[in-house]
Amino acid sequence: MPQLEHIGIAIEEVEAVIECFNDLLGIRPYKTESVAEQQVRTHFLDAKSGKLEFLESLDEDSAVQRFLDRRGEGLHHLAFEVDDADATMERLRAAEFTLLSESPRPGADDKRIFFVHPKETHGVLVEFCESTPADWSPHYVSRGDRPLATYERGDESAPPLVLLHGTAGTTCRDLGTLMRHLESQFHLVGIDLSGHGASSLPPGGTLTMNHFVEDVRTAIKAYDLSSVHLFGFSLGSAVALQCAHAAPDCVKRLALMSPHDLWSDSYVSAMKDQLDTYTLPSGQSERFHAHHEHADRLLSALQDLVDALPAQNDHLKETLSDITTPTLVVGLDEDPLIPVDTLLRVHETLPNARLSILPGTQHDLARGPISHLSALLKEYFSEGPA
Ligand code: CMX
Repeated sequence: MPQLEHIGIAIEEVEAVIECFNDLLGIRPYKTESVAEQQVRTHFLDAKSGKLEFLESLDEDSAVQRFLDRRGEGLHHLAFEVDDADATMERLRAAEFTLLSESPRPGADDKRIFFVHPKETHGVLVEFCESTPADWSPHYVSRGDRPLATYERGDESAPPLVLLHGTAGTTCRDLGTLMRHLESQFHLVGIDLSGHGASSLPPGGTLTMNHFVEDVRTAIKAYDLSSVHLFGFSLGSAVALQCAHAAPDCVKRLALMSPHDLWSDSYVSAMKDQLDTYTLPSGQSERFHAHHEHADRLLSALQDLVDALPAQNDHLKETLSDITTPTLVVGLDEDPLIPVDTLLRVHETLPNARLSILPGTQHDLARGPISHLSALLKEYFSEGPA
């Protein structure tokens, strides 16, 4: 069933409206974005149970300006999120609703949108929207002799949260949806770890955990952040742990999703099998190559990295038992790579940890229970010091 995604409100006196809603609700826009196609500037507020979208007209001929001229400021539309905007259009067209475009159009917030004419919906303009995959341009920061791709979302004055993907992942593919859910409350920085996505490999083409830890340090410095929350998925969680271990004062809170307490032989062999699938001609291999600028060199570097992981088991164990940073351990009840036993052990070993197990069957953050996870992270990272 479509979910209410936001409520659109047409506004004229931008500053006055923002102040008024701040007085009413104690919230300000977390994002402002112009949508050329709609001739509007949008200001998004997170009202927890739903978003508000203030619509400011950018052209005297725009639909929003006509609305303002006719009715003045006020409620403009209700927007419902659907998984498939094309299929929804088909369904509504078959039901003989008048749709205001032939196909979904680009809207604010990386969405494809279309409208139903208000004459047919009892005077309420209804929008349907579908989120598109994150296709963000990286912001490169200098990592010594090479560029590191980072992705920044959310308001700079919000609490900083750095996010790390897993082995062979990228920020856009793996963390894009989660970042969209979190951007209203945090200043987010996603990092394509060395060799992954749009980030270059180190000279020599080998990858170690230390490279990734240095990536995080580089990004924190480049964004001038003194102390951050850190979220890491799978391999990214091990990187996050090492960062907190090396510089505890720089990390306020940690969230480790699908973490490891032991790089077992069976884990290494499962990872290597997975990496092998990217070398064979298949849709999976094509997608891997589309996601990573240096796909072939990354694959061979990851094969070596994964082989070297078991030699770091003692270090991993020591790190886990040393960390006093408040840490949330999150896992899935049916993750084929990280069983619940592992989560329990990680939780027990960490001196200052909480545990949450969510329903899920795949070791793939992009296909995980993102709404549950984002609600959990919002709450955990907003708690005071533990
Ligand atoms: N809610 C309810 N009724 C509305 C309306 C709204 N937001 N906007 C217009 N109407 C009413 C008009 O008042 C008019 O009613 P009456 O005939 O009873 O006076 C009727 O709809 C049709 O108006 P119109 O003169 O035929 O057409 P308009 O030029 O006013 O355009 C509409 C109406 C809905 C087609 C136009 O506003 C539109 O295309 N809207 C969709 C685009 C849009 O709103 N974009 C901004 C959103 C950006 C985003 O969320 O990303």
